Amino acid sequence: MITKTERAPGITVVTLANAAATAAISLYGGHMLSYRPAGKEDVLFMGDKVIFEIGKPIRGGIPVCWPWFGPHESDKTLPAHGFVRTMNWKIVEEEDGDSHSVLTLECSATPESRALWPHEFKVTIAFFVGKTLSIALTTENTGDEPFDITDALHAYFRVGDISKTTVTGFDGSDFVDRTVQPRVKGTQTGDITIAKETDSVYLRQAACTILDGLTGREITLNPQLFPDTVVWNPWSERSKAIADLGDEEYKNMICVEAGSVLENKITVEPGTSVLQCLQILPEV
Ligand code: TA6
Repeated sequence: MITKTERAPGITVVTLANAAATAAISLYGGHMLSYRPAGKEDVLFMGDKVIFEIGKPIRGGIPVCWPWFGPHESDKTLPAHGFVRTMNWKIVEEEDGDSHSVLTLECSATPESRALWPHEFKVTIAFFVGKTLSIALTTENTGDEPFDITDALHAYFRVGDISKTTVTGFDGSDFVDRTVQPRVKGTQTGDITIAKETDSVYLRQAACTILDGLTGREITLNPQLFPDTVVWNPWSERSKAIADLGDEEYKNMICVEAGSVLENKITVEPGTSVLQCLQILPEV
């Protein structure tokens, strides 16, 4: 079943429900809010203080960072993580199956986007919702000049206790620590554990698994053509400065983001497109 509701003025949420899973996707931001395999807890984190308001990005779920990740390279007055997370996307395909549903959304250049970034584009995101979740992000250059992007599917995962959570798959990977200036490079030894503010870019495309030590849940991520993985948790002090995140909610979330960030810019030639995918496999 596919239903549409108005979550807030101008913000439509599409709910996909089938025998295998239920998902909610906001057209504002092309943003997945919830993915709940049948009989299981939500895989994604969304806090109690989440704000649904045109002009503000939604925290939690899976924000789409595009056409730049993090602060803009040269102009810090531009919005962090680009602008498609505050654009209204339109539906281009819906498929309502018994145990599998598909929703495809797209957004393209507007006068507002051209004021921030002078390029013609079409970005398409397709959500394949069933026993597993697959997301396909396509960037198309519909203009006459090449452009460069960085991007990410900034996924927030729900965990029972961050201090009992590990992320496997990055042993031996180089990373950049973004919590300090200048940024520090390191090499991961063993699994990732979080015991302080963490904002690390792992310079490797790798399948990884989030192991929730409290609930025993395992969530595996399989990225394709996203060369980097960002692991973020604001921890206690930083959380207090984030208005739309409860002071204690950092304990129940971890961002593990499939991205193409920092030096890994993607050049998209006119008339061509780039496809990047993320598969999320929840298992208990
Ligand atoms: O992916 C990590 C990060 O870039 C952090 O530096 C942190 O700021 C986070 O994203 C959230 O960004 P936001 O703009 O959504 O508050």
